Amino acid sequence: MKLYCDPISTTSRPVLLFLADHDLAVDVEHVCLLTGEHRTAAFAAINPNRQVPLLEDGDLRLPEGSAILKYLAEAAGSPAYPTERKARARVNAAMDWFNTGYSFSMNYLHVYPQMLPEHMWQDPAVQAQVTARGLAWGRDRLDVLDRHMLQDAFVCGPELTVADYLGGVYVGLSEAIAFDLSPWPRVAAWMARLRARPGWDETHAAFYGLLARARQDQAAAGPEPALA
Ligand SMILES: N[C@@H](CCC(=O)N[C@@H](CS)C(=O)NCC(=O)O)C(=O)O
Repeated sequence: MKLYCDPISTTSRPVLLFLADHDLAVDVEHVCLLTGEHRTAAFAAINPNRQVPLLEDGDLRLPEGSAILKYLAEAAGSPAYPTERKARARVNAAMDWFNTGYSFSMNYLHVYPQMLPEHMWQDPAVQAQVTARGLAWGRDRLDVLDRHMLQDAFVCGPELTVADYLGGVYVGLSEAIAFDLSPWPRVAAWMARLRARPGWDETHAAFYGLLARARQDQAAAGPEPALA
């Protein structure tokens, strides 16, 4: 199998984190988002979405980080994707929720518009409105995560599942704007648990390096922050 990805990408890191914990024969090919390698004709022929991650397994070309995690967990026979019908349904629901509930609100409407030029809104009033809405919706989602989903050590119970690989990296993106998770103590404790895992630092090294460089640039440029 071959995984096309970039560790600076928040949709790639859950897959890399999963691979760090599992002994699977997967070649990891770096598609550099910063140099625009994902927009080349060569990569578009592999993934017409021109996005990472993408997994190749023989004649299968699989986009979507969530689907890739499930596929790899099946391939590894990993307990992180339980086979019991209801347990699996809970994991699937949590992953959909992280994608279309949490990440849509907090990451796409609040974090990315403060972080990535292509997600920023030209009109400052629109930028302010969108990011405020993302924050309000994101806080609601964090309330649900804290008060309802995290009843145990992990989002679907006492054991780590692929929903934690996905959700932990998605919630961890808020580090880019130095977002304070302390009002959600169960979320903060869950994140600390995930950050303490052996693969976390290695998987996040490129992302943290990017944040550090952006903060240096911001400090050198003066008071108009690109990153908090
Ligand atoms: N729905 C896809 C989204 C993938 C995605 O947005 N990838 C980003 C990196 S985080 C990307 O490749 N962006 C490059 C671009 O869209 O130009 C998934 O969950 O895997």
